Parts: sequence; structure tokens; C-alpha cells
Amino acid sequence: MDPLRRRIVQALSLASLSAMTIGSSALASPWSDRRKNMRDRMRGNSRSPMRGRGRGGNRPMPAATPTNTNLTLSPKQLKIPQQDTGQLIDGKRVFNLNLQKGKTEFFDGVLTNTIGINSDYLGSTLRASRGDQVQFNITNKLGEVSTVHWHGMHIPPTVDGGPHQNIKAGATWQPEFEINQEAATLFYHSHTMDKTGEQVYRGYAGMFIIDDEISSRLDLPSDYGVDDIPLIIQDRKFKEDGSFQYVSSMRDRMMGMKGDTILVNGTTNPYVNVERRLIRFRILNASNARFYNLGFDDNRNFYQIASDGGFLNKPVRLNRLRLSPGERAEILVAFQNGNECKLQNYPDQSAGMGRRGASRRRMFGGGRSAMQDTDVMDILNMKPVAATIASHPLPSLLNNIPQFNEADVQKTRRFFMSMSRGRFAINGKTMDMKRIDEVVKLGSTEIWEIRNPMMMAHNFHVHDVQFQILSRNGRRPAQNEQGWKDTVILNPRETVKIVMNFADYADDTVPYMYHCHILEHEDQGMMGQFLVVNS
Ligand SMILES: [Cu+2]
Repeated sequence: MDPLRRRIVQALSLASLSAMTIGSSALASPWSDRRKNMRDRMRGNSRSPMRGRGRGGNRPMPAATPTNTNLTLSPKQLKIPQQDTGQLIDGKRVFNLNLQKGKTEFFDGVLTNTIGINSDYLGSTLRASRGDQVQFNITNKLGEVSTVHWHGMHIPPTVDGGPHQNIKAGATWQPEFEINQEAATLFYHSHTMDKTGEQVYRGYAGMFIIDDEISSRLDLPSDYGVDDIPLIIQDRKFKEDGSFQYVSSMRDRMMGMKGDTILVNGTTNPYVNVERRLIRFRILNASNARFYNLGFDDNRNFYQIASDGGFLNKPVRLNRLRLSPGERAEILVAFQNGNECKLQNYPDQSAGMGRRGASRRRMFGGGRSAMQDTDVMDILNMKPVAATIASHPLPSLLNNIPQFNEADVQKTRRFFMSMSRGRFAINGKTMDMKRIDEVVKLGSTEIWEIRNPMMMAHNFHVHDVQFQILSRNGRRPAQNEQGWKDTVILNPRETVKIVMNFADYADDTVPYMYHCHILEHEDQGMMGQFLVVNS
């Protein structure tokens, strides 16, 4: 742990937040009980009559239901992205990456034009260890400008891969940096000005795994693709000919691009064979706009062990897991009983969908073309097979995350998300690459208070840092949100406070980004820029 982090001690989050929680009087009212019942029902926690219609609550939709009927999807074994650990050359870990075009068979006998990184669709899972000096030779063969952003990585802004680090068609970009953070499951993807949504949609996304001494010392499933399985979850809409259908309506632009077909690691209608023991999944929501509320059709519990930026202190038992675009979670699931089950997406009332969603659908005239937010969607079928080794135990302790100290907070900044006249904005401003919105002093600890006054959920991603969530509407976040985060959900009418330290990297001219990770919102201007300066 670096000295800056070590100096951070407990106090702020616990002391100030418990006071706010006690101050709230909403708990006893019958109205809040009704809302709680509704919430419980959506999470599958109650014995309400809504349950029992399908095994997990509502009637599940088939694994994928394209709107057109002449495309078929037979069950396919889950693809596992190749793992790329680079080559060690002169003490550096060197990765050669091509951004390239390809063709992928999502539907039986039909090829879809896609893009990928050293692959037809998506990219290899890149892997490096804390302390490694990594170097990339990235050649852009897409025939159009692009960038490579290392989402979640604590690195200088000049190698961050945001919109200021364009790679022209045919050009090669060679960023180099040190892996300077704890073990985590990160994300790399296009961050091209105005084009991020479209390029990610076509396939430009991958996973980046960081290892460290703690991750290698913990007795966790870690055999990549066997008991440590990456799940890159996306939803897509297709045209009659099997090609991708990107934004085609006002609704797609306003609500973000959602599809009716689920892809996991680029596999449609997927199943995976899992050994009858504890299995670890590294889940990345690489969808453009869809928020998932994940759970199993037999309502089994599972344990979240890591959030965006590293391990939680202890495994957190859940039966639903919400993930907005850009967020990651590592979970452990027990398969010792040998029962088949399905990972599914459940309706998520807290995202401002459901009834309100219905009125918005009328408003934007989208019709029932894409899967509704009120439907249960199948994500992945799990098929237990004989175990080849004994199960790993469920760990008890995973991490020792330092808490921020109130005395260390130098500044509080406030942000609000908004939309007017079809433009998305933060603090009333749409993204302008020539405008610096915030200037942060190197080494400082800040609270950012982010308000979502809208009726729809957004999220908020900050480059450069891993932060901690202090509160949601004044209340301490759930246990599984008490670890390192770089992307946070902003529920409708919610104010979220986060705290972070801006260490190590400063630059007087090249900014980092903060933005909504609903990619259509980002592309329409819901993004800002901040400098970290030395002085
Ligand atoms: Cu948004």
C-alpha cells in the first residue's frame, strides 16, 4: 500500500453518515413500507403472488429473442476470450494489439460485421501484475479514428486513452505505464469523441486483469476459463440480415441503446460447463446502456468478492447484483449440489424503469421492439460437471481497505446530471474538448457530490482514480458498494457522495474525463474534463 493511502484513517464515512441515517424519518411510514415491499418483490425477496409464475419471478424470456424470426440461435458453449500476458522484453511487458475488423457468427449460418482487438469480436483478456512496466504497440486497422481507454487504471492522463489520444486510421500508438494499483478486473474500450457508443457496440471492448501478491496469496479459484471465468455481458439489436442495428430512434438516443439479444463474451444463447465446486465469475457490464439486476433462476445466494477496483474486505452474500455499464464485480458461486441453473437479468425498479418506463416508451415512440425493462432475460445457462479437484473454501477475509479521513478532505465539488433540448449535460454544460471543467491539486483528497435530478438512472465514471462511495441520499451504501469503485450508479433523484485521492500523476494540459457511462449519453455530451495539476 502506498504511503498516501496508508495515512488515510477511519472516521469520516462512519461518523458523519450514521448521524445522517438516524436523522431520517422515512423508515416508519406505511408508504415507505409499500415501496419496500415493491423493492423486495423486484429483488425476489418476498413471497408475493408475483413469484411462482416463472421459476425466478416473472416469466423468463428465451435466451435471446431477436425481433425478426428468420434468424435462429442454437445453444453455444460460452466463448472464453484468449488470455494475453504480453512478452517480457528488457524488463517490460509488451503487448501487440491490432484494432481490426472481423465477422462473427451470432446467428446460425449468418455472419455479422464486427470489430475486435486481435479478434473478430471483443479483445483478448490482457493480464499484468502490480509493479509491471507495460508497453503497448496498438495499430488501428479499423479504417477510422479510434482510441484505447484503460477503464479503472490509475495512470497518467497522456496514456489514459481518452478522446485526447486519438489513433488515426493506420497509425500505431505506443503508450507505456506502470501497473500501480491493487489486483482488480478492469475494462478497456474505445473512448473516441462522439463515436464511443458505436465502436463499443460493434465489438470494441475487452477485460484487463491485474494480479498482485494478495490475489495470488488468497486461496481463490484462479484457473482462467475453468474456475475463474470472465463474463462480458452485452445486449444487442440486430437487423433482418443479421447486422447490428445501432441507434435508430429518439428512444435509443434518450434511453441509451438497448438490445433484445444478450451476448456473453460475444456468445449468443450461451451455456457453460462448471465443475461441481466453488466457481469465480468476473462480470463486466460492457453494454452501452443496460443496467442489469443479476441473479439465478433458483434464487440461490452467491458471494461478491470484488468491485471495480479490487477485493472487498469480506465476501458479501447476495441474491441480486446490480451492474450499470462499465461496472465490474467478481462473484463466487457454489455448484456442489450439481443443479443446473440460469444466470438471469431481473426487472430493476430502482433504475426508474417499470411503470415510469412505460410512459417514457410512449413518449419516445419506441414500441415493443427491444426487450422491455420489465422482462426477465436469460443471460447464461450453467451446467455442472464432475469436479477435477476439491473445491476452494469460501474465504473469510479478502482485503483491508483504508477509510478516508475527514481531515484529509481539501475540497468538495458538486455535479448534476441534466438533459435539455436533446443534449445531455453535467452542471449544465455539454462536453467540449477545449474547455477544462475542473482543476484538481495533485495529492488532494476530494468529495464529489453528484446529483441526479432526473427520473431515469445514470451512472458516473471518473478516470484516474478509484473512489469510495460515502453515501446515497445521505445513507451509507450497501456492503458490496463499500470497496473501490470507478463507476457508480445514480438512481433517479439520488445524490451520491464519493471520496477519492488524486495521487501520483499531474499534467498542466492533458485532462482526464468524468462522464455518464451510458455511452449514448456520453457521446451526446454528458461528460466533463478535469486536470490534475502539480502546485
Ligand atoms: Cu446517463
